Amino acid sequence: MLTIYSVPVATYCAKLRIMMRHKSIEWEELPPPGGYGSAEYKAIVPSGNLPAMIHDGFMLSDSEAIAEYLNEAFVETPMLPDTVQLRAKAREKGRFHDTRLEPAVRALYPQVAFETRETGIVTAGGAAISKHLEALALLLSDPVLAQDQLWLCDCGFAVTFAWIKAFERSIGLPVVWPDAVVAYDQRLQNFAPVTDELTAYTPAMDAYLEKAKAPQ
Ligand SMILES: N[C@@H](CCC(=O)N[C@@H](CS)C(=O)NCC(=O)O)C(=O)O
Repeated sequence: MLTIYSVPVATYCAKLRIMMRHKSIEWEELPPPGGYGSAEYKAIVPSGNLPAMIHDGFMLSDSEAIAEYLNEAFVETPMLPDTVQLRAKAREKGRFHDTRLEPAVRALYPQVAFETRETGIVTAGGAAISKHLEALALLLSDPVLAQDQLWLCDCGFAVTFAWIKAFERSIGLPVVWPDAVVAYDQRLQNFAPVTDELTAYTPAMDAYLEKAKAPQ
């Protein structure tokens, strides 16, 4: 039995669901007992964050650690390349998402609420995200990973691109999308696990973004 602790809007849980869909892994999803960060949840998952997994009694947190574990535990449809150097390149790309691009997007969550939004912070956030997208375009210009496959490192980008686009629409985030990144986003949309997850995830994003609207 594979249990994933998650809440509907959690970005890294959506990232993990893309890989589980791609590998046809079955899972059950539960909210963290007591809420994430609670003492009750920390008794199970010491870091207190999401996602976390329990697989046949084995607990693990951090989406990337979980994804790599599941990739080895469920061998069908491998999502890491088969040489040591290509695996390292895939991890480099995944870390770029988890430690650079996504945190710059996450920094804007406090700017979603219409009443307390500060235009200057949104503008600066857009510049920071654009800078990371420019770096990603450079990373993509050396396509060492086969482009007809979905890799572990792709899953987070699909979700984060959806958030950036949602912020452009809902809070007027100014972002410059390099052509190579637009093409990468479009390529990811060719994978059904990506589009299926984004379709399932959109209502949670929309619910979160309700507070971005100006009062009527
Ligand atoms: N690098 C971590 C980031 C996870 C993360 O930021 N999770 C959010 C929800 S999407 C969370 O748990 N936030 C609350 C907290 O960190 O206490 C991962 O990949 O799992």
